[in-house]
Amino acid sequence: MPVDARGLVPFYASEDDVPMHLQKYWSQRERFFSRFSQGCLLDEEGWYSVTPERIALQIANRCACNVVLDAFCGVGGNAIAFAQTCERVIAIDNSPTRLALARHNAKIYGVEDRIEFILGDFVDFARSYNATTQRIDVVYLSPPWGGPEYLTSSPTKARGADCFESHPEYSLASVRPLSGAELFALTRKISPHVAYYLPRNTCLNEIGGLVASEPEGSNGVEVEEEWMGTKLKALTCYFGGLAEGQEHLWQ
Ligand code: MGP
Ligand code: SAH
Repeated sequence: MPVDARGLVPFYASEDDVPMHLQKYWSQRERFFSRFSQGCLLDEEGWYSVTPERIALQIANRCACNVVLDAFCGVGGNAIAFAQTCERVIAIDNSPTRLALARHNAKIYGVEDRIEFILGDFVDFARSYNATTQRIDVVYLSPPWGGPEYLTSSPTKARGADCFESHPEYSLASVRPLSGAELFALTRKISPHVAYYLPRNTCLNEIGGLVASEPEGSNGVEVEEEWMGTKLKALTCYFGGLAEGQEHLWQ
């Protein structure tokens, strides 16, 4: 029985209502959800981790398939976009609040019926996944990065001085609920076709290392920079048949 999400979090209609630490996110509200003014709802983690709509649509276009699994659906930024390019979306989150917010937001976009919302732990789901009973074509990973401090808190070296933004490199070890490498390995048991949304300061060698031991011809990764205006927001890493030059892996 779906929950009425309107009682779960406030809808901020004006800046005066928004707590100070969320104001930088609220000012981007129409970029997160172009239908924000129709009543889209986010909680604190939703505000700082939702994928902006234009980026979500770009990813969804690249991931167009029959069944996509959004393993960490949050407040629905990606799931809503996938519902516009894929036949069916399975959306998992282990937060009952965010899952209810995702369903609420999907309703505003008229795509609620195309998404199967599952309250649960993706790690459990992946470990018990059986391809003979349920076929999943593409898995999308947008896990927690360790909070909004991800840019400064990762325990690795600073990027070269030639980089216009000098943040420490983000290590996949900081990904939750498993390290980024463990999460990837588990996910590949579901499908070789994976899109992985990661911080813009992620160590590129670690991304390449995810597939380094795989056979030639299937070990490519394509890293897409997600820009909004003059700002780099994140990286999306495409594996399997989603990476340019590896389309043959769909067969
Ligand atoms: P940001 O750098 O925290 O925000 O996140 P912004 O507005 O670019 O602020 P600035 O201070 O860097 O200028 C950039 C984007 O990364 C967000 O829009 C989200 O899409 C995404 N994002 C941020 N976090 C902390 C997470 C996270 O923990 N998980 C996921 N999946 N995405 C996140
Ligand atoms: N792409 C989403 C944002 C994802 S943020 C959007 O656009 O809205 C990461 C989400 O992972 C959070 O909502 C968090 O509740 C969820 N999460 C954390 N651990 C999880 C787990 N073990 N299984 C499933 N979801 C989890």
